[in-house]
Amino acid sequence: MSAAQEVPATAGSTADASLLLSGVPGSPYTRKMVALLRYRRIPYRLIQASRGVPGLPSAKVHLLPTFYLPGVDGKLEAVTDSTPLIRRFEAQFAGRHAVPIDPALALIDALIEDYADEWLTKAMFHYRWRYAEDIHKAGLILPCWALGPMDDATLQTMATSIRDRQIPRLRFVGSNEVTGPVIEASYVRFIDAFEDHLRGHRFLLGERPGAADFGVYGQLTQLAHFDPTSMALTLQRAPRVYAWVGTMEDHCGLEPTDAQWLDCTALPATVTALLREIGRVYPAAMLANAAALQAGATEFKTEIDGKPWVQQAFPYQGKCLAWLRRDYQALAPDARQRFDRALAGTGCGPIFGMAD
Ligand SMILES: N[C@@H](CCC(=O)N[C@@H](CS)C(=O)NCC(=O)O)C(=O)O
Repeated sequence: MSAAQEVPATAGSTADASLLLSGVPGSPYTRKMVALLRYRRIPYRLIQASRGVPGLPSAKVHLLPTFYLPGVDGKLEAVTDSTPLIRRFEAQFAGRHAVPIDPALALIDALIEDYADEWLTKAMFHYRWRYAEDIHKAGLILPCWALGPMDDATLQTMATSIRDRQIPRLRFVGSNEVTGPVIEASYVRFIDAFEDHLRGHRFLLGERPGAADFGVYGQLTQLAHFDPTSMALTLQRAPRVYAWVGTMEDHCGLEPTDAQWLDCTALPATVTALLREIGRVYPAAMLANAAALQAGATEFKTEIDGKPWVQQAFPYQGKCLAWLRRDYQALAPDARQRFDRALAGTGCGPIFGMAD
């Protein structure tokens, strides 16, 4: 029996005002959103299911997590995509905001969140489906999380089927013999830079978490705490990063203040180092993807960190780039100046149409 079938018929009741969502522990974006809801003290009901919930609407593209939110007519609609959902909840629920007050810092936060969602996830998928020990573990555990009780023979069948489905999908994220070492080297540099930052700071952009923290946390729930190869690497090189992931799960007891955000005009060197790491790999992928989409190509080829890179083009990542650029264009002149200065020399500029 699937976990979804065990959901009570009242699951979609709109009488209960708590937010309804479905997802599973092996989905980084589910973990991102559950941690955000906890931190923001937004009441929620998580249905642990991976293939839709009987009686509830389905999204056009089935993704985890899926939120079931009242539409204009009051009927529940299936809504996906964590980044715009975080902004929707910022407008809907007061206090304990995850988007920094200074629009310049908010855009840095959005950039790091986007890097986590769209680039770090390559490392997540790569480590999970590249190495024997990781494939073995994910094959056994993901079906248990998604489907609930089953006998040994069924579990073995499900493990084989998920491995057979996911391993060929590695090429979708761009992981292959040529790009694998680029992905791994970038993960190592990221955790080294984040470890360095965590020597003096509690969160990415201050003493309170932003959307970027939740994005990074989501991917690290898997990379640092689940998949054996990347977990061992993280433990060995970055104990603070490993520990941080444990703390991010539930920050409902934190009492954030406005003064806890970093000052965008005086970012610590460790934030600039993280931005430099992002600038080293991420703009090349985003810009080549956007160019391919514009040309109607299904694949893009570029160079990332001095090595060739080939992968399928993703319309969603084209949208992410457009959102970042829209938010940059919307900055008032003083905020834009603060933002430009913070980004100078990091290599992230081309994402926003700047020379560097
Ligand atoms: N942009 C989405 C990405 C969500 C996503 O890719 N979820 C994965 C699981 S972590 C998924 O549902 N993949 C399709 C599948 O597993 O069938 C978000 O931010 O929520």
